[in-house]
Amino acid sequence: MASILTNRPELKKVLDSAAEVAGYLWQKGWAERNGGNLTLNITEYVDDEMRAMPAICEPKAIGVTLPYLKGCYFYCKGTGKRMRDLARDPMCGGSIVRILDDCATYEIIADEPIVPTSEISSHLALQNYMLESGANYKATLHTHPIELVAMSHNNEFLDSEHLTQVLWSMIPETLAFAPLGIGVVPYAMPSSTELVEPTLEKIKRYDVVLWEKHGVIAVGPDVMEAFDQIDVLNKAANIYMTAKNFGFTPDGMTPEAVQTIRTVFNLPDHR
Ligand code: 2HA
Ligand code: ZN
Repeated sequence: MASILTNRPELKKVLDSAAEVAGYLWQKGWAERNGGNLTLNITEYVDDEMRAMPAICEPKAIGVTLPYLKGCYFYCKGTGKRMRDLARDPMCGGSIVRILDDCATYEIIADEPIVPTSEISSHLALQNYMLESGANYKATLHTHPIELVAMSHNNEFLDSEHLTQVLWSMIPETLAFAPLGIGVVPYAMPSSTELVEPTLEKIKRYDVVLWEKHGVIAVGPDVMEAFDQIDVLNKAANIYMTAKNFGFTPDGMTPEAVQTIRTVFNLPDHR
């Protein structure tokens, strides 16, 4: 069957990078079964032919109204689809959607009527925020990184500032590449619109948002950078866990050493 990607090399390149990240998520053990989802704003690649494509499903409600998304197009991983299948072929694991003029509904235009991710309201609310804030960010990525989720089972680490400081102090690169740290959102039912507002509040201040006892969601200029942010923070969590497994609580870098990284890398002060 012809795919929307046929003869659209730039769009294909972007979706190939989503497939590459999907493969990494599976290899890392962060994407069991249908776990995780991703959304890419692909509006810049949309041509007249795509704009004229008819819907292949009934309009569906987003669950929130998102004014900046009017007329935008997104690639969304499909609900129930596996990252490891998406890694082989992004159009088998997801679909292209168009946001309708009411900014509260969308329709699928290609390739198959694969219903987008159950977390679509959080993903699209973040996409709306990225457009509103003028950030040239196109990707949102949700996954289940093992060590970060494990840390969210301890009350001590539900404090965003404390968790951020602990992770920064595990390995110097964490601060360099996640200078805003990680914000924690208290547990809410996966896929519920209850997650939307607290997630938006946290992404304004932090690089990555941790959904208590569930997973993380990150944003980035592209899907690879969103992945990198999660990977860097989870590496720090893994070092914390490894030290604990050796039988000791890691000392962590001193606050002075952390501050020196901030100065040398010319990072803004943390709030
Ligand atoms: O896509 O991870 O949070 C499945 C999920 C929902
Ligand atoms: Zn999830």
